[in-house]
Amino acid sequence: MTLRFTTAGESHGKALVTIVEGLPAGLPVTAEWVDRELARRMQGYGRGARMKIERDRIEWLSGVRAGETLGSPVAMLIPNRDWANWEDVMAYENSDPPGELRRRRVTRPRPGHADLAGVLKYDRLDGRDILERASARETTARVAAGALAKRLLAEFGVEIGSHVVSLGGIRADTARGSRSEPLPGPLNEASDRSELRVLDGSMEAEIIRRIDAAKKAGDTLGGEAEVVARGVVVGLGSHVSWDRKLDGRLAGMLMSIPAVKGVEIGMGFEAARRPGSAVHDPIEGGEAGMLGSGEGRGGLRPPLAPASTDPRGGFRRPTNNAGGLEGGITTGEPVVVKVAMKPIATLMSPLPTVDLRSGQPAKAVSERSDVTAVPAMGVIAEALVALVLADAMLEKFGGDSLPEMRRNYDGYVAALGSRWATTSDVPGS
Ligand code: EPS
Repeated sequence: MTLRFTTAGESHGKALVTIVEGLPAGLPVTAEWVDRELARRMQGYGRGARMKIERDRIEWLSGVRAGETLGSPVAMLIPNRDWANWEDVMAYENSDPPGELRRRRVTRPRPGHADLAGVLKYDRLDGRDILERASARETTARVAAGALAKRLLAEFGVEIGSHVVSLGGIRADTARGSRSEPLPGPLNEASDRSELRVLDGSMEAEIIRRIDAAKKAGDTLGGEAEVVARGVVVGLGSHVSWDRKLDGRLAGMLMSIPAVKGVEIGMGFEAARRPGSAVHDPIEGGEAGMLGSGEGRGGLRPPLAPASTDPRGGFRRPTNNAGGLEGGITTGEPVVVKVAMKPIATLMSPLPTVDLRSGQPAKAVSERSDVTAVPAMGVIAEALVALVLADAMLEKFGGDSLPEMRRNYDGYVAALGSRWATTSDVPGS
């Protein structure tokens, strides 16, 4: 990975920390830009009491000076306001006598959460030692990292947005109809207007009723969100080795979001049910799209037409069932991924489990939680898509500074635009 990031912090610990390494120097950044993304993650109908306590904001710790990155690791701190209520339970050091502080012990693991597998693997007696880190609270730190990746991508005209396509089994993109219908742009301007982050406002009332009913029943709901990245240059990722394929890198990253159980790229699973003629996206453009009149042909002569600034290299597709990826490489069409989240594992009407102290059947613990966090999951998925794309951009264009990266990018795009001028007289062509 060229762009590396790591996070630390427990859900009810003092703070979350993010370290992002590999950003070029000279990227303009503000806390306000990052905080805006953190605020978006906290929204959404169906979230629990915790989001009323927190005001997620970053504090710069390193890597930034006078509003620009320095090229050194960027560290950000996000204090947990709830820490004030958990200081004794989450105390760093042991009490005297030992064990005094082990209140709110979790011994009835929740089916679907990391509780049971975690205590067995890490040889813990208290499920809290696991759940504090397994909590989706950690995604706050990832969204902060993703905000910087988004900032870098914005310099190259990439816009990343998302919307919720289903929640609690109710589809919310029915008005959009076929996938080829264009999405509004910028996407988040439209989806963030809805507290469910859906584009089809006519479905909101029904989904809200479903969430309210689940809450009343002590149940939880999952759903799907779609992330769209527009303006991504052709040629990120690679077909040559499994770990360089960008679709694999995106899917792996997105599957790491807590509660995510599925990722589709473009048409996804539906493509498996159709013949090739109804799946693959025809290719249009080419020479005409690049140089207009065909001027500039002539072997290795420089092109007569101005260098192209089209990140698609002059080609386009009337459909985008591939979701902007062919052979693990971006095509220049929007990168489109859909992410499926299972219902949150903390049920207020708990499921059967086994008490780890007695070995007897019991009801699972019911910690405070959300009824659904699908709208937030879309925001988290945006951040992770941004991190993968920014990593791939840095890999291809490198650069210790933003101007250097830009020169490399512009040179590549210009070369794409002059391809016909330099390749048309190649023997055998
Ligand atoms: C979350 C904070 C958590 C949960 C949720 C996500 O806060 P608390 O545990 O204090 O209520 O609301 O975490 C989970 C769904 C989970 O399973 O752990 C957040 O900041 O997103």
